[in-house]
Amino acid sequence: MPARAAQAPRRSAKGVRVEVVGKGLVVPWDIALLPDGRALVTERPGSIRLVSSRGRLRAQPAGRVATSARGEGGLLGIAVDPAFARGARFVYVYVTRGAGMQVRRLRFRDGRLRDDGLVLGGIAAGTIHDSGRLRFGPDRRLYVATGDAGRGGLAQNRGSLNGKVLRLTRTQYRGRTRSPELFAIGMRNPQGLAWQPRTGRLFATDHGPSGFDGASGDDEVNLVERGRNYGWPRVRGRRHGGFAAPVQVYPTTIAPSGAAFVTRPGSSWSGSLVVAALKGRTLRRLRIAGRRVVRDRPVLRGRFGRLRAITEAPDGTLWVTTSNRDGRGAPQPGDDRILRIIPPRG
Ligand SMILES: [Ca+2]
Repeated sequence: MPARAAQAPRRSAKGVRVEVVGKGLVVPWDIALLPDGRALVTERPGSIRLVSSRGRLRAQPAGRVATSARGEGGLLGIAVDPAFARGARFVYVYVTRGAGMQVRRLRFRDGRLRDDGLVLGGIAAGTIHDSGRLRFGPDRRLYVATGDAGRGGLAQNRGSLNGKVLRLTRTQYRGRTRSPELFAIGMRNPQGLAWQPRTGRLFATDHGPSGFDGASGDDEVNLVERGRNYGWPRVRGRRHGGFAAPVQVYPTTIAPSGAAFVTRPGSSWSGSLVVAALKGRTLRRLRIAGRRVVRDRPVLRGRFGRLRAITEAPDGTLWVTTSNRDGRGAPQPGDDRILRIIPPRG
């Protein structure tokens, strides 16, 4: 039995509770929960760490993925095959290899991960804007958020896989492909993908360009619909004439990364979209009504530094990673951390 899923977390009526699941990690970039309650966490230099279903971080990595990381690249997104519990013991990662970004498939056996081959290459890597979130949608297809690699024009070029949300069929991700669907184009550095419960709508975060002062910017949250163009680098922020406009813009740079919906009932956060912010050093909790963001509040502001990944566990807790050792933060003793966040009682 999944230990965590079997027993509901003890919620507080007063506010959010935070537990530290793991310490001393190096730029943990993404988290994927296995059906039995264990978690896999990528570290950007190339390790994959395993957290037991009792919440213990194993000292030895479950696997390593060779990477030629430069700048913001390295081992980034991770996602578990939707048929994992039925025997398809595959895990997918997004990684810098050579001059490009790749989606690779790994095989999980006896607590160890081993490379099972290339799924998708042909994506340019840069020292910036490598994006890299991988998520399976409710349609059981694999979505890959790719960055513009610092070359904005690629995002509008339909001959390039950069600056896009790509979608792969099962045949493609279980095998190998050169021609994923360009689900949406015109992205800059999207690092968060989340589907709203019931509606199945996909929301994605995107890093906007900073202003000349480095503080003002045009970070976006987008409602991502098939076939639409989100405008980068032709337009930015609220000025989106002719392109799909964001549902939320942050005029002060927060550098939004991971995103997850709170799908489980029983919390005052249920139904919210929660975004992890790097520069903003906070979570943002967004209430969405129809196609509009009707409320947007900071949570845990400044308490744990830069926040990168967020994933909802089967028990309704939110797992979040810090990113204070990525060269842009101020690491504290114990950084980087994996946090388990228990939303307040609803
Ligand atoms: Ca845009």
